[in-house]
Amino acid sequence: MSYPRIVILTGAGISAESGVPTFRGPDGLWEGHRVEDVATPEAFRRNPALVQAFYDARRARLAEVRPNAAHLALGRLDREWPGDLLIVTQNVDDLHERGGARRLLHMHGELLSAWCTACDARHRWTGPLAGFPPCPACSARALRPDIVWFGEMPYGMDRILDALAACDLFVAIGTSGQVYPAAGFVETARAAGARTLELNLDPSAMSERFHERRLGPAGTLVPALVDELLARAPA
Ligand code: BJW
Repeated sequence: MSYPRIVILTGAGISAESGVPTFRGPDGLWEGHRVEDVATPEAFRRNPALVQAFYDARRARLAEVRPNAAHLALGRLDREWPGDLLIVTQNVDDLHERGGARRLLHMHGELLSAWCTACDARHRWTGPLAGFPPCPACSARALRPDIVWFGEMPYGMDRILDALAACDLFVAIGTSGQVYPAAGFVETARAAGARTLELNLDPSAMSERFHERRLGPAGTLVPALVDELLARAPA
């Protein structure tokens, strides 16, 4: 069967084989940090220096990691897939872009972007924010990581919901299904009549909601899936 319109949701698991820590689990990023100490607007108001330092360290680490076989396979799918495709990532790293993906939406923001809360401008940002540098547009010292924290609205929801409502195939890769609204996308896609497929190292909190589950590392499963899809691509 061919699926002309595809939506792919990715989570931290797709970047794990590149050496980017996932969030949850024993070696997760938040081991040693309580999520409410770093990933909420209240935490930023309470202790901006701590939050800036946490994100500065992760931004600096991006220079040391490379896209893995799963990112590269999705980049190939993006180049070669003749139908509709939207890759929605919850990840804030830039490994999908470096893997060649272009039909991509960062629903939880990006480490390489800074957002000025004074003038609302966004700037590509590769250095630290801990020293509270001035905004290049308005000079206010009001830059924060351009990241969607708990309680904030994820980016691109209209575009995502439109794509889910129209898709024939929904694939979730390397996400634990513990954070909404992303965890609910499988239901939206199923309601639209799409086939749903989960790829994960281990069963996730939402595994039972998919038509099909494949267990294993993303670096192996995603290239195999892309081969399968491209072999049956619509004319
Ligand atoms: C591998 C692998 C390998 C490992 N190969 N797989 C009560 C009920 C329901 C909802 C709520 C509630 N109370 C509050 C809410 C809403 C809240 C929420 O969901 N809270 C939950 C904790 C319950 N959500 C929000 O606040 C969101 N906003 C919102 O809802 O706005 C209102 C709204 C209304 C209507 C419509 C739309 C919106 C905002 C959520 C923002 C999330 N932000 C974070 C932090 C970003 C900053 C940062 O990066 O520091 O985003 S949270 C964190 O979790 C991060 C991730 O993107 C997100 C998801 O994590 P992910 O990717 O799933 O990672 P892990 O670590 O959990 O899982 C990794 C998976 O990979 C595992 O399954 C492994 O098995 C697998 N794996 N190696 C394949 N090699």
